[in-house]
Amino acid sequence: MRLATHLFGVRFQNPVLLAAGTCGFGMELEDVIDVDRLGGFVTKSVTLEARAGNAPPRVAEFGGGMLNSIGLANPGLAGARREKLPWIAANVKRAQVLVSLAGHTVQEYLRLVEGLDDADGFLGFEVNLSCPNDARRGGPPFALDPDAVTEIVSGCRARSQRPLVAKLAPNDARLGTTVSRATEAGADGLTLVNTVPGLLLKTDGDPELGAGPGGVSGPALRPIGIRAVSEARVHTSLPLLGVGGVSAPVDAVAYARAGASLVQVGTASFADPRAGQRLARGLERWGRRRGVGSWDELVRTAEA
Ligand code: RRO
Repeated sequence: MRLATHLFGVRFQNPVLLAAGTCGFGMELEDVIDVDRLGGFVTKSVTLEARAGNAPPRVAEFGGGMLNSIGLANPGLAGARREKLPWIAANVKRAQVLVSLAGHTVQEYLRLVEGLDDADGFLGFEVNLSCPNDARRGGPPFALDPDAVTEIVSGCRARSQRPLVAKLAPNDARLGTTVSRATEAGADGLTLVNTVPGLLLKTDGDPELGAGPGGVSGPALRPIGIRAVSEARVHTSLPLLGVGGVSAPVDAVAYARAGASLVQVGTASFADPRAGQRLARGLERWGRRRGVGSWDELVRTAEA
């Protein structure tokens, strides 16, 4: 089965990306995997200022997956430009890289795009509108405010010609509206979904995570992500990037059937950094055994 697919004006050698927050900026996995064999990866979300992140423990496992509250630990705009992007420019030749952006205000997203757009080494931006763990910002994420979605996406659009992918939230009761707003504001693609807000408590009533609540990911997120992709497919013809509980080839195929042109591996690659490469190989085998010609044949296209 041919895995290569063309999106955003470039070739993805396979449809498997590592999700934001699970692979740093690629260089952190240098000794463990060859990131250049992946379809691509999304960096840890970059904020204007460097952030140390939340109090430990930052992750806790449970039967359905994992709860995290990393708290946006990252080197900040200047640190990413100085320490991270040059490595990507020098070392990543075939995998496509999206830089994830997270602001605390609309203006911060725009300053991030302005501050990174002329750097080398990456294809485009994944605009993270849906971090559930931003204590500094407080309140619900921007993805749940349609006017903020319009303002952020259109502001980023006006400042960059690069592909712009908006990452949306799973707990969005008006997902169709959000998808339409992001589309009308000029996004080139949508990533569905970020983690679901959750809480794990110990028997003494204390939270398992240092920060208290966090975001749920892993197998428990898969049906939520597939539903979100499926619903988004009805409201936009933009390429969709499916994320949530992707591990086995059948998971990726389910996302494709829902409408995802690319999939992102998150929690599975936290546990095993090779999960993405293994999935790409497994997908090829899965399709070959069934006589499927290409990944593209599996992807549900927009009806309209
Ligand atoms: O850093 C985090 O705690 C985090 C982020 Br930015 C996000 O978008 N999603 C998530 O589950 N954790």
